[in-house]
Amino acid sequence: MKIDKAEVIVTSPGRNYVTLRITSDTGVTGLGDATLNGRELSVVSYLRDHVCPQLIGKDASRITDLWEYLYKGAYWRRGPVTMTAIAAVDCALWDILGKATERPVHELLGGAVRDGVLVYGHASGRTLDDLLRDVGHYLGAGYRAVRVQAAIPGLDSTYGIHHDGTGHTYEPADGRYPTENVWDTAAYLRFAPEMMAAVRETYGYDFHLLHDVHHRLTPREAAKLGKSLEPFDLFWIEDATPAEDQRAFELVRSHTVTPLAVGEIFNSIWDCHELISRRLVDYIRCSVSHAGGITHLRRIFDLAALYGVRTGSHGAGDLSPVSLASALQLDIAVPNFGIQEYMGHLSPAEEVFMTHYRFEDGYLKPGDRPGLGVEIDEDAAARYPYEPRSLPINRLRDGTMHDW
Ligand code: CS2
Ligand code: MG
Repeated sequence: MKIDKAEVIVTSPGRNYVTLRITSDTGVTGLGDATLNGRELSVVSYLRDHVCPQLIGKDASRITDLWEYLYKGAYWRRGPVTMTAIAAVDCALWDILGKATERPVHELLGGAVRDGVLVYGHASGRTLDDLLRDVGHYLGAGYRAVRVQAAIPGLDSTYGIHHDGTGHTYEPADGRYPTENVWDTAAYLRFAPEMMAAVRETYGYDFHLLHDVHHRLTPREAAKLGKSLEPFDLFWIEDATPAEDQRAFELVRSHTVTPLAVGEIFNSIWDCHELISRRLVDYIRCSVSHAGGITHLRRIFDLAALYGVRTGSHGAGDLSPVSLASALQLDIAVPNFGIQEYMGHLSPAEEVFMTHYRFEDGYLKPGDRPGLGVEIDEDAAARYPYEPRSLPINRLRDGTMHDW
């Protein structure tokens, strides 16, 4: 089964998504998500100009060899653009193999080891009352795990707060410059325990509570946050410090037992092998579409399993339904699974991507369709052309650029 075609589809149904579609000479198609939020077109070029031409004529079922061919063959290893492109090829090839053998991908990975994938939803609010209402909405809908974020009193805007009640925090397509937010660490550190106390006082402890710090603290500040949140029994705090400094976690770890999660900006096992093998984190959160696809993410998860670190894949709405479908195939098949982020997708993404996973009682079920279980409607995709958007930036009150 040889690769006959490799095409890149760019579309913006609610937000921008880049999809790679590979077709075999036997007429089987496979999809891979190649979306890199805010830098989408760089991956489009990497694929169209460099990768797609090299795929033609290759054996579609030699997935690991093609992964190595693209990773080692480029000479320039790793990095988000390269690894997102490789991930898209990898997922598309798993999709083809699944369809060609009439098996869902998780069966090719060894089969399901659980009945459903525990997911967490995103609650947020401009005020504590709004946040509490939103948490109630998720618990009412059957979620067993909820991430909470609220606007920090005294700041004009805080990242991660819904704009419109959809659960999504995307940037409006209003020009080439990113939105600028102002950040104040002291105000945040005072507010975070108050927010968690309000959530636990209102809804109790019988659900998992998560929180994302978006890389904004120093190790000492992160340690202080972790300690101050211990009474509220969090499932994790995510991205407490800038993620590239793996040693930073030593200090955080030695001062708090609040579980730590990191990984959404990592793109290879080399970004996290120290964190994992030294047990400095509890959850590794790389995404299937930014960390080299199912083949590479499985290596990361296997390494994590050796050290008792569990998985918590990134699943924000800026990763397409193809990414979520791919993540679920892996989540259901790895023994050390922890949790999966689930934001869902903005309307009209459902016109473009036909998915078969379903939410039931706090869990996502990947379904048993052959392959990844997701298809794309190219005509629908063409109705939603690409719109340039940027992620926001963060400055301190005096104008200094701050960590994201
Ligand atoms: C966030 C993301 O979901 C998360 O955990 O950190 O929304 C992140 O900001 C985006 O995926 C960036 O593209
Ligand atoms: Mg995050």
